[in-house]
Amino acid sequence: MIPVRGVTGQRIAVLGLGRSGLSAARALAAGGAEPLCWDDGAEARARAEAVGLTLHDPTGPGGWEGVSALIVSPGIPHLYPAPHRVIAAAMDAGVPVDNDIGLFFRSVAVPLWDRYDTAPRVVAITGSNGKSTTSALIHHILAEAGRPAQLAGNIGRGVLDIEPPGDGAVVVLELSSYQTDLARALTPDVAVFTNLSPDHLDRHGGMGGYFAAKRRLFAEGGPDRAVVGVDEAEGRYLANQMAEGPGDDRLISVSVTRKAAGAGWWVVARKGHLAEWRKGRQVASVDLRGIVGLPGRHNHQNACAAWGACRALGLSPRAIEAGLRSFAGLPHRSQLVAEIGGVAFVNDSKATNVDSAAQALMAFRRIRWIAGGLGKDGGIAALAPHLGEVVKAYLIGHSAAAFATQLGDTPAEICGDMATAVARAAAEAQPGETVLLAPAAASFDQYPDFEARGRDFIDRVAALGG
Ligand code: UMA
Ligand code: ADP
Repeated sequence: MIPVRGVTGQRIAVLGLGRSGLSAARALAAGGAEPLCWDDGAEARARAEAVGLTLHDPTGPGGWEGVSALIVSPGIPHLYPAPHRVIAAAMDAGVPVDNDIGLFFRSVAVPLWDRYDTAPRVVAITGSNGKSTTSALIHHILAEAGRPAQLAGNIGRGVLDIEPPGDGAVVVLELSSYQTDLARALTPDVAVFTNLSPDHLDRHGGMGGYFAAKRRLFAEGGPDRAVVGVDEAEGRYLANQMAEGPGDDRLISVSVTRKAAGAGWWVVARKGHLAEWRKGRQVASVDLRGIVGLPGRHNHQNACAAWGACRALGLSPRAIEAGLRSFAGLPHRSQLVAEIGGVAFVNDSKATNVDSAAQALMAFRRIRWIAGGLGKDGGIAALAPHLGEVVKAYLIGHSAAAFATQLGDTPAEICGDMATAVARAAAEAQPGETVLLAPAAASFDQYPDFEARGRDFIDRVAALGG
């Protein structure tokens, strides 16, 4: 755990008692503060009380007295669609609002680091898609290269839960827009931006607010090195802001659609080959096509971003290539779960938005596509150009009927639930085809989260036998 610095004797309110809030409360207590905890859920409050935390609703009479800050969990709206009542009250009372990410950045560096040969480094990864894969890949490459490394953040582990990093260690943090938007300190040594496409727009007042939240990771005085995906206009704008001129090696540009240009530092992947370019010369290249854990162009983008981050940390091309080759991939992202009678079954339950589903639809051929759930703004209209390989769609969940109307000439069947969809797709699939779960929708209508949805798919496939 990272004890929070500079809070001794302070009363600090903590809102939300899930992974992020509980870890913040523990780290605040370890730093000598008195955490005052609140959650709208009675069960979460009971769990916190059971582990000895003090419950306190700061909106009660005199509730903000002596409270020096409010620490908020990422899933709780702080501005859009409307600030949570406790956050609104903190703002009215003039109490600073922060989150565990802000506490982490102000607490991670300690005087002991002066005695280390190599100061620890923090790499932070943000973007719309590919954050978890890129973060896990960077962590894997570092670990395989023998560099001490820890992984935390939006990937499922509270950032304050890591151990204080030792000599030469690297902390790899996956950060969502919810997290970067609110943090009052955000100072990674290396910052990575994977890509940008619409997601979570309700929480950011639209696309501009969403990009602004992610950009905060690169704010002035920010990272020593920025690894930026430049395949969208927003990435190109960010890259332009980070570099003083064409040959500035503070910026590493990443692309899967463009060639390296000019004197800058680039990592690009085209037709399955990754290449690193510096000062107009190619300095390394790798054939990515046979790497089972990184299928498809979207994963080649992640490989380029991880390559750039690891180069910024001083790893050799050889060490990085070895790490890429041994990466197994993450569950629920382009995960091959079975091959039965010549039919591949792929679980991409994490394809919760249109862009990630588009990547999956481009990565496979002759697809029996299981989609649906809680659709996002615009449904799947934007997927029209990517339906060429879809033999038939099997639709589930709340948005099944709405998705069916947006599929045009693509054959579709409303299946309702996963069991029916897997059974129908498996019965109709021919050898050489892929049954792909890539829902293009959130899971919350039928499951607690995308992991539960992915596990249900895996269980239904396992039940087919083979
Ligand atoms: N709560 C309230 N009031 C509300 C809403 C929630 O009290 O109005 C309480 C809930 O009762 C619950 C707690 O807040 O007890 C949950 O907080 P949370 O939703 O922030 O979830 P955590 O368990 O703290 O997990 C968070 C991240 N969750 C979200 O951003 C929604 C996790 O990312 C992250 O791994 C974890 O912190 C550790 O850093 C998950 C996620 O879904 C994987 N992220 C989104 C995504 O990837 O799309 C952004
Ligand atoms: P995040 O943490 O940003 O949600 P993940 O690595 O968990 O990213 O992947 C989320 C979804 O997006 C999965 O469906 C995955 O197959 C897909 N995906 C992974 N990398 C990319 C990428 N670079 N571009 C677009 N989609 C991607």
